[in-house]
Amino acid sequence: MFESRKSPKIAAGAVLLFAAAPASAEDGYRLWLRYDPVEAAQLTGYAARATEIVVDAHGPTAEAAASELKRGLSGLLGTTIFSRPGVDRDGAIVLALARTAGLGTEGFRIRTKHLNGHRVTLISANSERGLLYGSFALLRRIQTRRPLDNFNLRDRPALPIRMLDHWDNPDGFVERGYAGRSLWDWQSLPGRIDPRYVDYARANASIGINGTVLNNVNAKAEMLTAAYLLKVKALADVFRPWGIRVYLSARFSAPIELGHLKTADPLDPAVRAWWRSKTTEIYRLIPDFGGFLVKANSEGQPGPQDYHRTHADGANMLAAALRPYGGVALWRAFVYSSSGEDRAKQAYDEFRPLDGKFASNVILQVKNGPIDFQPREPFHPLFGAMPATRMAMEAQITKEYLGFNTHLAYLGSMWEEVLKSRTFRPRPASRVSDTIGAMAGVANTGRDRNWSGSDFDQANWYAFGRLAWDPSLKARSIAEEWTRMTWGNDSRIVAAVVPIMMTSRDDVVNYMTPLGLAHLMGTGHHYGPAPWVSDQARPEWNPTYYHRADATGIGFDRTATGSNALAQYAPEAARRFDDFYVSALDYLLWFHHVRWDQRVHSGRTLWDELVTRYDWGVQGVQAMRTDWRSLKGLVDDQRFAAVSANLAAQEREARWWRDACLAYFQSVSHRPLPPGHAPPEHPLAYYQALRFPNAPGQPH
Ligand code: BDP
Repeated sequence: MFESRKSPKIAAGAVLLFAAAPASAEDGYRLWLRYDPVEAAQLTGYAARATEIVVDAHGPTAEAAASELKRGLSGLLGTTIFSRPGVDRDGAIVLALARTAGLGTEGFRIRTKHLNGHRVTLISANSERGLLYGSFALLRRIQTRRPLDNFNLRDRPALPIRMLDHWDNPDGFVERGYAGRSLWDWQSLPGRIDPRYVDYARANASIGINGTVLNNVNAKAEMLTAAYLLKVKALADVFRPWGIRVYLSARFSAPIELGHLKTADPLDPAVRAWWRSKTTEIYRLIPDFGGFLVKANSEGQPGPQDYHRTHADGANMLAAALRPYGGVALWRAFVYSSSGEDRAKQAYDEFRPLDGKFASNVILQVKNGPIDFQPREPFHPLFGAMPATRMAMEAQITKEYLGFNTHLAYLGSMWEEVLKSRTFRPRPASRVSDTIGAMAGVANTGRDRNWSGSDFDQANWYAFGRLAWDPSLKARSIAEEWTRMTWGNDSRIVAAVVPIMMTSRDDVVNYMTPLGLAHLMGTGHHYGPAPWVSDQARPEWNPTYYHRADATGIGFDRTATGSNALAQYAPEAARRFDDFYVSALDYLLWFHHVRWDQRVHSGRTLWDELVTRYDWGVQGVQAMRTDWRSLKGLVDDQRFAAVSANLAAQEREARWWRDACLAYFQSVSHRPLPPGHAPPEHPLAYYQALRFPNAPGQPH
């Protein structure tokens, strides 16, 4: 477990041991922090000769930084690393607090420098946290074989809040979790501290995550009881040295459930007093508690509207309780009702009028797109539309709608696409990344040995953290970094793995929901295709609501002739989406209802284009399998086999998606498949009869 080898001698022995070790040796537990020895020929630069670290800072976070450097360097360089009070030889790694303009409280600088007549690598920062992030950055540099001589690196996070949201329940179940039960063993906390909590914190710190919401947004009030707060405190104490603050999802009606009040009305003095005293109780235990996350009046959760109050009234009440302690209230904008209004419009309609009404320590947490974490959505129209409100972008790392933990889908490309989308407001040059101050990722972690349910799902955790640190990073360079750290630096590995990752998300879009389609997944569990479902009580619970396929065409008209959701975007952005020939047709059916026989950009009819895209999706997975096979012998057998098995399942499921969707759409369009495209393997009724009552992650 993250152990590094102490000396070259031991390293050689360890390799032998690993070779004969039981099957758990390459189980993915070490994530991207493997710290395996660097090939001698690739060691250049003074830092590569490091045998000592000198820490000119005191405190638990500086200690964490030093311990990670020791662990990492001794593994990578195969030497024993000593801590020393002063520099006495070349190659030392020096951690020093030094007031430096422009680095803020989390930034760092790393450079090679002469100190006491010796050539050293100096990591400097204004804070211990900066030293921690700088230490991980240096290790990453070695792990990815970047030059270590004469470099001068300055970096600081673009967003102050970079957090994971766990949808974990007190009973250990993880909603939409595909990596086993919750990491938090509430039963044994606070008494027993699983060493895994530290490894979780290290992994997060290595990518700059600085906050974690421990429990599900569909929150149970019991998380706020004194007994649970002691457990939360125990975790907060473990995470603190690693720069991570703990937050809790708060159930809005907790004053009734726990405080036995008659109401949870946010303007009621007794309710306000209850939240104040609960907040004080929390800060007494956890002085750096981050704040509350709230899902209110959404999917059956209680909220201020139960008392005819607004979301701002609710959020501001919690913000007032948190303000004396520096905490924030993260208020989710994920709301929709059965009102009959286009679901894609509802959050904007609800929240936009509240701009300017939220307290300054409220952050509105908005999903990346206007519906719900679909394989592809246009950006949420609230980004840039509420200039007087602090905003967070919420992304889903766990792949509820992108194939659970079996399908290989690298989400870095999806988030890059959203973050760089031009909102054209509040300024003409604005992009989504300019309109947010925080990013929250719904975690994909669980108690599986590999943490995320599959080896490649680790990349999504990694990419989320890196993008939250710097939203201008390119998904491709993140994929390369991760590949080098996770699979190896061999150029053949990098050349095969990175392209697999970069095309993977588009493959999923193509075999699930091409051309701007959305929410065709099986209702409830969201496993597999079910575009035919139309019998759910609320209109927007039915896939047919989203695709609107009929004998003449398919797609949701969100232009002025339809729901006019387009009008929620700045005119320049709306014009782009409105353009029938939207680039690469990515959003076509999101915004338009299009005739089956209409010719689209490619020159094909829409029907032929749809069939073609479904086939591309399946072919893409086949290509991934072929490329992956080329890595046999280049990556370890254990992980090679695990990925191979997943890819085989993905190919089967991609075909299933393609066949089921085409069988259904054909039953509506009554059109023949274009030449060269195989008919679905089974009749439509076969797919419609499939049932998955035990699909994982379903709320219960
Ligand atoms: C949906 C999930 C549901 C979550 C909800 C949310 O299916 O389990 O509770 O999002 O974000 O996508 O609140």
